[in-house]
Amino acid sequence: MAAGLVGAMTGQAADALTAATFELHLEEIQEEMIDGEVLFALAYRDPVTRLIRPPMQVVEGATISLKLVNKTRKPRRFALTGFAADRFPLLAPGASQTVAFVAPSAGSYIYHENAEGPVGRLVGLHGPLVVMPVNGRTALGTKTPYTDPTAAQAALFDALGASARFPGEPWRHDLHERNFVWMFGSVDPALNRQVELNRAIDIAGLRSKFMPRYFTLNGLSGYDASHDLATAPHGHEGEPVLIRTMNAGLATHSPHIHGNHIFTIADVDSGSLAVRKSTSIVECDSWNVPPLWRKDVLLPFIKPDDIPDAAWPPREESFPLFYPMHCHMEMSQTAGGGNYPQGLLTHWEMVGPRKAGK
Ligand SMILES: [Cu+2]
Repeated sequence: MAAGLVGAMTGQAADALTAATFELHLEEIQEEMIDGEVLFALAYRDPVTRLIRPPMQVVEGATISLKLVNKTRKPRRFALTGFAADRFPLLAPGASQTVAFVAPSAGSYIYHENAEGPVGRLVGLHGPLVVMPVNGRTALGTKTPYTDPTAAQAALFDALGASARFPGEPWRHDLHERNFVWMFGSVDPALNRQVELNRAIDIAGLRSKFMPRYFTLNGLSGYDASHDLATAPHGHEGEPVLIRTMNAGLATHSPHIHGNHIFTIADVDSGSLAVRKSTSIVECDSWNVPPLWRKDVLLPFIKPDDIPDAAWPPREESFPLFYPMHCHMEMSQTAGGGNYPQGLLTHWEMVGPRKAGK
């Protein structure tokens, strides 16, 4: 089970799976914000690793058996983007139940909680679900993260490591360091406090009253996110990285990246929130991610465009090269009402030139 939850970002192992078993506990926790404030919060927790909001990785079409244990004081309902809101049963306080579902099409999903609309999700009951394809190969045999990749996706993945534009290696599904999840969150301590006090919440008025003071990336903010090895990609030139950006919060975000442009390879249908493979891939330096959206982007790890060819590899300013990613929704860059830049941001790092022979 633990192997299935965390550290299972290796598609080779996942390729063989037709069934997977998971266990998540819904817990009331204390969580420290970037400015030292400690808030009451909720979280899904892996009971073995003790990690909160753990990533789950499964293979498309596999039968997933998920044991849920509700350790909170309210009825809760597990939810999954792209599934009907009442697909899973309401779980009474103290109850546990195993639910089963078939892993949807390959792509990025958010698991969350919806017994009181978005309240549980905003207070911390959420996490990423990554669905890998059974095969995912292009006509040329290149591995991609999607079943029956579109012509545009195939063109990009076939070009990685096999063209002047993208020298180096193809995308590697089987290496942790080439696959990242960036889960965005927004925290309003007033809402957390209401849940802590078990007060009735005006769900209809929530959107207009929600005033986030903290913005998180994988549960971290500011320098914590910038220096988290599970969040900030590191690699050599020519080692492309897939980043699954997802938004569990209530604010629309606009991540913006320095150094390289990214390529949007999949997002979601704006109505059903089902995964949508890109049929026209756009190169961009910022991309919008509304609440519950997922956008998979490829960071190519190529020579930054603003460095002349003749100055590459760099000599005067040597490796490693650090570049930031920060959200362009400016409010999200602060914490605690003004502590800048301790909001939704991180870094990526090119540690060296192309490895010999790549
Ligand atoms: Cu910038």
